[in-house]
Formats: sequence, C-alpha cells, structure tokens
Amino acid sequence: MSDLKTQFRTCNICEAMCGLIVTYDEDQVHSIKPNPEDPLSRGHICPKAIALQDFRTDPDRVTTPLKKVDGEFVPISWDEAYDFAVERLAAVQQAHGKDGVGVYLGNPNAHKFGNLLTLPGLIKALGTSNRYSSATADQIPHHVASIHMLGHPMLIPVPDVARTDLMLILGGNPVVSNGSMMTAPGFGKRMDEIKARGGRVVVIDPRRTETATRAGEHLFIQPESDAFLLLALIHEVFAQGLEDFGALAAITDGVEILKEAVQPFTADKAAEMTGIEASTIRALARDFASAKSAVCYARMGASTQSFGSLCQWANNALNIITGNFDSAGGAMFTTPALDYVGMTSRKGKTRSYPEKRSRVSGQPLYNGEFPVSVMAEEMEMPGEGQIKAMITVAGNPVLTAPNGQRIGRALENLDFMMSIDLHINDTTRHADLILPASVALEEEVYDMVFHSFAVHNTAAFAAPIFETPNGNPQEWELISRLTARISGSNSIGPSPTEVLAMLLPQGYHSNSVTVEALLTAPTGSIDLGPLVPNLADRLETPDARINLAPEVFLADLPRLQAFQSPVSEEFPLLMIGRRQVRSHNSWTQNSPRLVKGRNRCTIQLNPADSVRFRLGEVGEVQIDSAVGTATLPIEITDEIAPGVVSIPQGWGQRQGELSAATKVQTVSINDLTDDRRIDPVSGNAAFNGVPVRLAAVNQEPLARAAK
Ligand SMILES: Nc1nc2c(c(=O)[nH]1)N[C@H]1C(S)=C(S)[C@@H](COP(=O)(O)OP(=O)(O)OC[C@H]3O[C@@H](n4cnc5c(=O)[nH]c(N)nc54)[C@H](O)[C@@H]3O)O[C@H]1N2
Ligand SMILES: Nc1nc2c(c(=O)[nH]1)N[C@H]1C(S)=C(S)[C@@H](COP(=O)(O)OP(=O)(O)OC[C@H]3O[C@@H](n4cnc5c(=O)[nH]c(N)nc54)[C@H](O)[C@@H]3O)O[C@H]1N2
Ligand code: SF4
Ligand SMILES: [Mo]
Repeated sequence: MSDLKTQFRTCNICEAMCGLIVTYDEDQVHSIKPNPEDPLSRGHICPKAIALQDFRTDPDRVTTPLKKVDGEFVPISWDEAYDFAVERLAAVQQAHGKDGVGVYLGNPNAHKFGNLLTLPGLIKALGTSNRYSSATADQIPHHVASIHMLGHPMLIPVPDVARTDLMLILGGNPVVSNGSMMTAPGFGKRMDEIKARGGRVVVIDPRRTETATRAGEHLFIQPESDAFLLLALIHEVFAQGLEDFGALAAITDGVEILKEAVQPFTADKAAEMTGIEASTIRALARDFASAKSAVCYARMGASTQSFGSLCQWANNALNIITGNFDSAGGAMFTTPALDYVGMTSRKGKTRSYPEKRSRVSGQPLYNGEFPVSVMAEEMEMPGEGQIKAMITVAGNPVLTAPNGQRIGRALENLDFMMSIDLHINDTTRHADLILPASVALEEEVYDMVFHSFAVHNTAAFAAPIFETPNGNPQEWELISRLTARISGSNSIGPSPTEVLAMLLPQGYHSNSVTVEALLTAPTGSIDLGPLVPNLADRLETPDARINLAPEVFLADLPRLQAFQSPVSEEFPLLMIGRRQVRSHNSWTQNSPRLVKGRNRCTIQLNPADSVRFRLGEVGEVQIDSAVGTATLPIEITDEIAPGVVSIPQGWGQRQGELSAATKVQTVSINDLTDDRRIDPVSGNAAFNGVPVRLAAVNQEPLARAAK
C-alpha cells in the first residue's frame, strides 16, 4: 500500500464541480471520496463521481481508432486514421463546399478544458458554418436573454443562494441535477440553510420533484405556461407599486415599455393558463418584491419549451425590477479566475442578432451555432450548403436531440461521418471512423465554463492521474493533431496547462491564482469569496446600459397571447422529461454501479389519469406522439400533475452495444419528442409539453378521455 497516492480533483461530469479526493496507485483507483474542505462543494458528491473510475476501465470503451469496413469496425493505426479523416473531409468539402461538413459538439465538451481550448481551432480549420451543439438543445434562451439585455451571451446571472431570503425555482430540479447555469453542489443542504435563516424556497413545476419536496413549498404548473406566470408577476409588482431598481436604477432602460408590455398578462390570465390560483400569484408577487432579497431562477423546464426565450427574459426582468439583480441575495455575476466574458469581450463591436438563419427552415443562429432541431433537415435537404459529412465530438444526438431517430437515419445517409467518443453507441455506430477519447482521470481538469456560473467563486486545477490506453493522445492533442493535418501544419500548439498559465494573468484573481498556487492549494481549491456586485463595469451592450425591454421579446408576446394548450382528443396528455441522480444524460449508463437495481426508465402518470384512461392495472403502456412510439413500464404517482406524463431523458441505448452487466431494455424519450417544436426566438428545442397519448399494451389505443 506504500505507493498509494492521493489527489484533490474536481469532478467534471456535471456542472456542480464537486471536490473529490482520489486515492490511487499506478494501475487503478482505490477510492473516490468527497472533499469536505472544498469551499464550493463542502463535502458533497453524488454516486456518479465514484463511477469516474468505471469510464476508464469500461470493457466497451473504444481504445483504438476504428474504421468501418463492410459494416464492421476494425482497428487501424492513428496515422491511417488521421489520413482517412483528412482525405474524406477534404473530398466532401471539394465537392460540396466548406459547409458540406457539419460539426456537432456534445455536452461533455463543456466540461473538458482541453476540448474547449482546441475545438475552436478545428472548426476554424474546417471553415464550416454548419455548427451544432447540445447548447441549442438546452440553454440558448439564457444566452439570448443575456445578449439582448446585457450585451454578452456569457453574462449569465447566478442565484446568490447563500444569501437569498426567497428563492423561486421554475423548471429546475437542482437536488437531482445539482444546478444548471447555477453551479450549486449539495443544493438540498443549501435550501435547508435558506429555510434555517427564515427564508423560503418555492418550486413551480409540473412534477413535485425532489427539490420541491425538500423545499416544502410547491405549485403545479401546466407545461409551457411559465411565461404567463412570470409576466403576471411583473405585472403585479408594477400594479402593487412595489418596483425598486436599487443600485441599477440609473443604468436601466425600458421600464415604461416593459410596464406597458405586461398589461395583458394579468394574474387572472396566468391562472387560466398555469392552473395556479390568481390570489396565489398576487401573493407571490408581493412576497417576492417585499422580501429583503429574493431571486427567481428559471431553468431547463422553462428553457426547453416553446417560450424559452420569453421565460428567460421575464425571469431577468422580474429580478431587475425588484432590486434583486447584481445585489446580494439576488441574481449575481461571478468573477472567475479565468474570465470567459473578458476573454471573449464584445465591447465596442457592433453585432446584429440573430447572427444568421438556417438554410432550410430559417431558424436563428446564436453563438455561432444552429439549433440542433434543424440538424436532420440540413442533412436531408439537397442543395448548396447541405451537410454531406458530419463530425460528432462527445455527442449522442440520436438519443439526446428531438426526434433522434430521424437524425440517425440522416447520419446513415451521409457521404462520411466521424466521431470522437468513448463508445460505439446509437450515434457513433453510424460513423465511418471513430477516434477514441481520453477520459477525465487521464486529463488535467480546470473548469473553464462552470466557474462562470458558480454560486461561490473558487478555482481548482488537477493534473492527469493515469496514462491513456495504448499510448493514445489525450483528447486535446487528438483534436490539435487532426486540426494540424487539416490545415497542413505540423504544430499542435501549447498544452492546456500551458494555456491556463497564459490566461490566468488576464483574469480577476491574477495575484492569487497561478497554476502553481492551484496545484499546491491545501484544500485542493482556492476560495475566491462570495459573489460581488460588478455588473455596471461589465455590461457589454453598446450603451453599457441594461435593456429591460428588447424588441425581440416584445415581438414574441403576441405569439404567447395566442397560445392555447396543445391538448387534443388525439393527444390528450403532455409529456415532460426528468433527470435522475444515477445517470448523466445518455452516456453514463454503461457503469454497472450506476444502473444496478430496478429499471428506472418508467413513465409517470397521475392516478386521476390512470383512471381516466383505464390504465390502473396495466404494467406497461404504449406512448405515441406525432413523431414516434415507445413502450415502457408505468409508474402511477401523484407527484406528477394531472394531464402530464414524465419520462426520464438519457435512456434508450439499443441492445447489443452495452456490456452484459447493464443490459436493461429502456426507451429514448427523444424517439417521441418532435423536432418541429421549438422556441422560434432562440431556435432552442421544446422538449417539454409534447402532446402524447397512452394505450395499454396489446389493447386498443385509449386515445380518448373517458368523459
Ligand atoms: N443527475 C444528473 N444531473 C445532471 C444531468 C443529468 O443528466 N443527471 N444533466 C446535467 C445537464 S446537461 C443539465 S442541462 C442540467 C439540467 O438541470 P435542471 O435545469 O435542474 O433540469 P431537470 O432536472 O431536467 O429539471 C427540469 C425540471 O423542469 C420541469 N419541467 C418540465 N416542463 C416544465 C414546464 O413547462 N414548466 C416548468 N416550470 N417546469 C417544467 C421538470 O419536471 C423538471 O423538474 O442537469 C445537469 N445535471
Ligand atoms: N428529451 C430531452 N432531451 C434532452 C434533454 C432533456 O432534458 N430532455 N436534455 C438535453 C441536455 S440539457 C443536454 S446537455 C443534451 C446532451 O446531449 P449530448 O451532448 O448529445 O449527449 P450526452 O449524453 O452528453 O453524450 C455524450 C457523448 O459523448 C461521449 N463521451 C463521454 N465522455 C466523453 C469524453 O470525455 N470525450 C468524448 N469525445 N466523448 C465522450 C459519450 O459516449 C456520448 O456519446 O441532451 C439534451 N436532450
Ligand atoms: S454532483 Fe456532479 S460534479 Fe458532483 S459528484 Fe455528482 S456528477 Fe460529479
Ligand atoms: Mo444540458
């Protein structure tokens, strides 16, 4: 045991950045434990952290370049692999132009320092504008709100959970997800702390989530009706004369326009659309505006829906008009050691938005990426600019994008596809070439993105622990080598650690945060203190002022006013997704320790609906949407609102591609989600509120409600 070593490390699976203590020897991990001294996570971890070791030793992991020959993947050398990739990509671009090659970047990239540093170079070398990522499945409405109101997509307000007196949560389940665009590990404990100091947390969700249960205050809401609620809260704050702009009064524009715009959105109208009583909405507005501090936080459920952009705008507006923006206990802005906003500053640059529109259906492009919802049609529709080859890096859109099966069919018809990934899975099985990626424990880790969204400022860095298998390059080096070959150069550029050393001096804490200081931090992480007001200096709008009422959102209000529930006789229920503690999106389901136990891929249904559709005695149901069908076990529970059903995201791995240990038969929610359902302002996918019907398996479809 003498050669056991220990390392402080940040878990980079989800956004929470939990501090870990990893004990290991030359070959393997001995233990992964929470770091109680980590100033951000304070000893929190979840079961996924322990599985970090499984991703490395996974028997199904791809560990050599694989080329598809007569339908079978065969190992090839790295030289052959690079040559094959470069030759085929060049052939496609010669025949169809630069845009003939599309790129899809999946969620793990956001957590991988080396990938974030090197992928922009790859895209530049390819010269394609056909770019997609999981961000447009997920969070573009936040960026769109920040662009138009504050001038920079990454000026994202983060709830000051540590000091707030009243927190309103719409469409987030941070007890399970540990926060999103709000890095808040151990959120349950943080809620307990709010309550212990006399504060409140109110959760508004069509499901009584784990967060709602622990918060103690929960209101059911009809899917996709959040914008009505948020605008009614704004309406009520003005109507009750409770607005107070605090320190931002002098730099906020558009107050009168906003006041006028919310006129039609009364508490009564919101009550009709949301199912929440008007008196409750009025009281909530009063409590929110009169609390010493309060913060409204609207996430996934309020973002991945048809009115995602209106929700994020209204969410910010509510915080701003109640003096809860850039002030303690409200929505605040981080000052990270590696300042992404500063590094990508747009000050003094004039831009128009959306930057472009997609070729086939004219959906907006923000942040250089088209909505993932249009990826299939861009591959299918012939003509100039059609995608004829695709590169996926750490992405699994067949399981994670709306109408995923359509994407699978489109990938199959391409001239060429390549993937950088860990697995042969539902997406990468369509590739002609798979390049094996390194995993977390084989890489240095510095979180470039999520320090920007953290509820407390910290910085942490760790070196790789293990070598990559077969002497493979680390993923950043793989990407750099591919880029070099594409651009005919020999140079692969500096390592992520070298880049970090160059960038830290430009950040907010250049005196205290250096690579050396990070590596020797006694608790594994440097505490940079609570969030501090700073917005006035950071606004990137052309006039350096906050715009409360940008035209793009005002122009979308008539669409909201015209909105009617999509419930019909054919599709009488609305489907939403849910996350689970023991899985991360679609890619952790190959860890036996995470998937053991009962099949968690169930459809949740309210008892009233099980009676209404005569499904009480049924073990399994068939669910149909406009685009697909699936069969899965039923779970009758009053934790889901009447009229709504919930299926977890991230499942549906087809049999035969996972190890025997984890072969559970599950379904992909995105066989059912509809790629035509989007938020047209941002192009973000509307995963939530999908109209569906249920039928008992092997019986006539019970499409109609028993009246
Ligand atoms: N364990 C685990 N943690 C994760 C992930 C994971 O897969 N597993 N994924 C990570 C990623 S990539 C992200 S983006 C984050 C997401 O983290 P969160 O934003 O917390 O997302 P969810 O947990 O999906 O919670 C969304 C909630 O919205 C509700 N909802 C659905 N439709 C509506 C609606 O119309 N209105 C309202 N008000 N609510 C609605 C759902 O019931 C659900 O409770 O989680 C991250 N953390
Ligand atoms: N219906 C519905 N759909 C959803 C959601 C939802 O709530 N409901 N959530 C959405 C959200 S928030 C997100 S972020 C997206 C996620 O969508 P994606 O990013 O497309 O999906 P992931 O499941 O994260 O897929 C990660 C892929 O990367 C591979 N991988 C894992 N680690 C590495 C690595 O280190 N390097 C490389 N190269 N590959 C790696 C995995 O094998 C897998 O193929 O899904 C979205 N889809
Ligand atoms: S909550 Fe997220 S960051 Fe923390 S241990 Fe779990 S997966 Fe890792
Ligand atoms: Mo996400």
